[in-house]
Amino acid sequence: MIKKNNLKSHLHLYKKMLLIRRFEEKAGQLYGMGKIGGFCHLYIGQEAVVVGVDSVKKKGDQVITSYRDHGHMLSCGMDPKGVMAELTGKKNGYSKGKGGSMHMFSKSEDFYGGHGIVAAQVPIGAGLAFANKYKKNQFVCFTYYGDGAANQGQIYEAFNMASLWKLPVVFIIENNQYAMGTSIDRASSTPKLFTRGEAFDIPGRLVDGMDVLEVSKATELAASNCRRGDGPYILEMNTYRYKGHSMSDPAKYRTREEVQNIKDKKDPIENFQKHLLNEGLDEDEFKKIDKEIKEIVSEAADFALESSEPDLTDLYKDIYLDN
Ligand SMILES: Cc1ncc(C[n+]2csc(CCOP(=O)(O)OP(=O)(O)O)c2C)c(N)n1
Ligand SMILES: [Mg+2]
Repeated sequence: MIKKNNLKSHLHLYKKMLLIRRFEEKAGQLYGMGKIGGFCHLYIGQEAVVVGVDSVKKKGDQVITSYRDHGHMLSCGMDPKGVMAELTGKKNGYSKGKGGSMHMFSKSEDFYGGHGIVAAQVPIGAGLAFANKYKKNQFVCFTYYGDGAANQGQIYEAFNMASLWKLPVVFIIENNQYAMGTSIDRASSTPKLFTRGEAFDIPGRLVDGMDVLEVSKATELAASNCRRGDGPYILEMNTYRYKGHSMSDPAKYRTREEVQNIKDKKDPIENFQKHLLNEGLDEDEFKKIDKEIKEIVSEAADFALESSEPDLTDLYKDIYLDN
């Protein structure tokens, strides 16, 4: 039997992962119906990463990531209605319908985007960590990027400064094995992305990114390193994306069997459910949770579809800062 408070926190993790999965499935459907335009990159398969990291996140810690960002927003507490409304380009969305899937922000939840340029968020993450150090607060900036982004030069400039100034930043590499249609072994001189900080004296760890508790444990270690003033840390999360890179992906670069094999053996939600069942949790509890989550997602979709589009007169509003 799991201890009572452990059970509560584990169920919380399970619910968050399920919310992301169901939300993304709904986003995929709405995209197919032509209700979402532009780019849309789904996070299905990778849920344990962001939920595990956020289990360590304290109020005030920042999060910044790439365009594969819906899971990060939901996990950090942004309202599914506002996220879905933004995906559908509606004025009730987080960026008033003008940002779309890749460009949402929430100052109140310390979420700094949502960035479409591969790796561009990484120096910004180091900058947020610099601000924490400058202000002498104890906050950490969780800066996410992909295995493809890991080969971009600006990351190493950020590493140098982060290590030199001992900035409180955890670099989280979501290694989902592919950068668009290019597998990591075709693009990277070494598969060990967590060792990429060695030249800068930044410690790194490889983590099973399909296991929410492992992610949480590793993040705890990395974040305490930052809060102690010992500087940055790299966590390479070994994970997998089930869907295509974006909504237009011919998927010719991998076999169906490869994807099915991961789904069967490594699914972060199913495996965590099995773990909780083994620990004595009631099966009915899961049915209840599933229903509850489906309702939240369907309300978010209804809200988005019923909201109106931004007014044409607002086209240039909130684009430049008025002095
Ligand atoms: C500077 C830059 N180069 C190329 C692109 C086009 N592009 C968008 S996503 C992507 C692949 C990135 O893969 P990865 O970092 O592994 O992230 P994932 O999509 O797997 O989450 C590329 C090349 C871009 N957006 N920005
Ligand atoms: Mg990738």
